[in-house]
Amino acid sequence: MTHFESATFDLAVKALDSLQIEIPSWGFANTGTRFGKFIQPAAASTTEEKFSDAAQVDRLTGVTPTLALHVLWDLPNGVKDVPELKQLERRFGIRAGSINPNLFEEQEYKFGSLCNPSSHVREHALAHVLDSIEIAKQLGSRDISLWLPDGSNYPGSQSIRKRICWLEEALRAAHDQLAPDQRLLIEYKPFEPAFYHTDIADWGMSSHLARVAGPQALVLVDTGHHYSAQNIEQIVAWLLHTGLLGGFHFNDRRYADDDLTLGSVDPYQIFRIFHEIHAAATEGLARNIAFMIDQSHNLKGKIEATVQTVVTAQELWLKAALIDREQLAVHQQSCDLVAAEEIFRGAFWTDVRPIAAAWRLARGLPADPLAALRESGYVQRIAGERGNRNAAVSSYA
Ligand code: RM4
Ligand code: MN
Ligand code: MN
Repeated sequence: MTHFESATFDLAVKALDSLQIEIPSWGFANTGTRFGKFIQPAAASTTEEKFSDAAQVDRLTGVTPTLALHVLWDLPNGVKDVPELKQLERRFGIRAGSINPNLFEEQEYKFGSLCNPSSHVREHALAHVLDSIEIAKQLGSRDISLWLPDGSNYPGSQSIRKRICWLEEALRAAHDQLAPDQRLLIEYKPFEPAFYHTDIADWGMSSHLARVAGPQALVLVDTGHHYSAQNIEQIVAWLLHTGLLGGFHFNDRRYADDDLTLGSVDPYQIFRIFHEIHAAATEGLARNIAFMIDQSHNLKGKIEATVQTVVTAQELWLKAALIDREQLAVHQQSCDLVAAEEIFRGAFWTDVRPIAAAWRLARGLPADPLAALRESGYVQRIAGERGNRNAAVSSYA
């Protein structure tokens, strides 16, 4: 890299070495919208196929060693499936990542899971969360990512405060079962599937619940789970400040929880979030943040979309690393608005693709993972192998 100063390159190497991204098993499966699904011949319909696809992404990018698992989709028999999962881990050289309980597909959850007025349903939901914690323990997974569909559709139809109490009780019970190195990440979402009130609707509610549950409970920020105008990087800054940031579900959106590929609509948003993390890291405040992807690749090829996402995350992470934060602090202190903003914008507009390519080559990885995916013929091969039996769908929507 002749045109990059060596100091810049060193900084870039450090930044790229520090970023690992967890990809979701469900990103390889057929998904759709509530209006229907478009079936892709290369989509994964078994856990084995998802591991195979994840291994392919890791071969190309070198930064995705773990695969997030959704319990009912990937371990339909719960704890009993752990030995099989361990075999897949060994065979494909991919480790199980965060474990995602599924509290939204069973008929019983029509009026909620952990917040359901029926104690029977609440117990059933809690048992599933506890099973998920046990699965995570047996697989050596650190994080349990909890998202609830709970809420109500009509004003007055539920007691919001009773449901808070039920939730606090359940999360304390779940926290009690965590091993010392495990974490419970509490995800929030403003609406959908509930359209009047959602029991964990924003980061304030997640923060409260994490505090009530116990010290190993933290907040999970899914970038698609905010109202359009919300300043997500400010939320991230607050969570860094309060020590409650557990991790992310990255994706992009135009309207709501669109689950589009990261940075496809608003790359500057992700850059701004990454800046907050880099800035906090210099103060030792950004440890153990789980960088996970939560996307639904309805139209794009699944593996292509995943590789594109990982590459985009690296580029934006790198751009944000290039911000001269010392100089920025000087301009912030003197309220030199334009100078500060220009440092910020300058880093964003730097073309970091050549540095990222040089970093990959130095790590024995393909300089252009997307091109390498095309050349590998992997997608054509699996499309041929899987094409005929792709009717069975193990994912959402
Ligand atoms: C939710 C949320 C969860 C994900 C499910 C499938 O909207 O983002 O993290 O597991 O979708
Ligand atoms: Mn999510
Ligand atoms: Mn979501």
